Amino acid sequence: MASGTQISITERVCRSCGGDRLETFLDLGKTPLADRLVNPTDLGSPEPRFPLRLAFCRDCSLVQITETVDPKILFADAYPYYSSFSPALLEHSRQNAAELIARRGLGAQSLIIELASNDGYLLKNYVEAGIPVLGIDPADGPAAAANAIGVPTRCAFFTREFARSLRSDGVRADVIHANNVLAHVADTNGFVAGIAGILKDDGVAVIEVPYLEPLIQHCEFDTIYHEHLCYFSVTALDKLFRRHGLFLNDVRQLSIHGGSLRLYVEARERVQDSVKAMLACESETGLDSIEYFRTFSTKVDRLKQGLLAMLQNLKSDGASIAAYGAAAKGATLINAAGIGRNFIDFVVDRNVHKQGKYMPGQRLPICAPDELLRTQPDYVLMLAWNFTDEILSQQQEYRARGGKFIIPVPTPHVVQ
Ligand code: DWN
Ligand code: ZN
Repeated sequence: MASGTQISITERVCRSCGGDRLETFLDLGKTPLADRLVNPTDLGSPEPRFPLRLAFCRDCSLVQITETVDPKILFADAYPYYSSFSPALLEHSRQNAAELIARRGLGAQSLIIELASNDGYLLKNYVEAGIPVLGIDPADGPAAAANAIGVPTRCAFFTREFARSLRSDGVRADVIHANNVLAHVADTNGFVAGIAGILKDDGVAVIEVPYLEPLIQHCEFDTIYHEHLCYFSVTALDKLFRRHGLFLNDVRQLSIHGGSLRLYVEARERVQDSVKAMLACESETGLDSIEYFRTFSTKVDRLKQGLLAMLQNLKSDGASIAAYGAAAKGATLINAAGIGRNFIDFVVDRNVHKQGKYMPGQRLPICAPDELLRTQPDYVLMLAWNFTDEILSQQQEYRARGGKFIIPVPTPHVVQ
């Protein structure tokens, strides 16, 4: 990483509306980049750390982190996230595509564009149905993997300018997918304006984002990291899209990733009851006011202390503990709570691109999942708790031998 170049800036105004009435309500200190795993050759070098603070915008209700780290550092080389390592996510995506193909009569004359298309995990469903696609992703590894399976993919950041170049080439989409990317982009308005620029007049943008409400209610503070710049409510999203002549017409709540929203955004206004009901509910619960967030920091501290006490007691009783999931959220959890080699011997993960590397900050070694059967630790801390069911079902043998999982969120508890 080049020294001397400015690699992060502290935002003074809201990423969405530009308002200057931001109020910080959670400070997780200076943390390393959650997705930048440490190579063995870099163990002797310090990692850059950046402030990780969460703020609420009093003008448009957007919750956001205050530090913007250069996207070229966050997402380009060696970005290790490959969507296809999760069978649950693959099935979730297959169902999404199948429903849209049927509902909108998509076919050989259609064009589906996915922003942050990763390794082709979603677009491949359209390719198999003979429907033209275009993937756009800035991470060279996943983009190359997508092209290798026949999903045409451009390795680029989707920006306002990139959208203009597509539009000038006559590219317009019937469907635009953007899953778990809207929260990641430094130029939130430019990204949305880009969507508006390449969406057909009768097209739909189908966008998935983690939902702010379960993050607060279930204390999913570990999903806060520098790659996630925004944490969305329907209230804030509605304002963001309207600013660019787009309308949030329909919304669904999903369980994936600890609670997400699937947004249906169009160039014509026809707002469904689903959106009206969520706007009313958020106003009722206070998701559009700073008071709702004032106790979150205390909730986070309580979870951290409870988890540390549990781990301390287990270690005092002579237990051995590993962890499952070299996830970005796992990096936030172990660094915010100070969970290192004092408690955890190693982390396992199915993503082969992560094995052999080390977790950011705490430098825990990452191994393949079969390390659990080889060494049979007494407990495994579930860092990828959003895939608990899937992982527990895979680890029947480890559990049959007496191994137990610790689920840290929403309150630390042990699963046999
Ligand atoms: O927004 C993002 C979310 C949606 O996904 C990205 N910024 C990065 C990523 O966040 P994460 O790293 O916390 O993602 P996951 O997908 O929750 O991490 C799960 C980890 O667990 C992955 O490294 C894959 C691994 N895994 C595994 O080893 N065995 C996952 C499953 C399902 C498994 O069976
Ligand atoms: Zn704002």
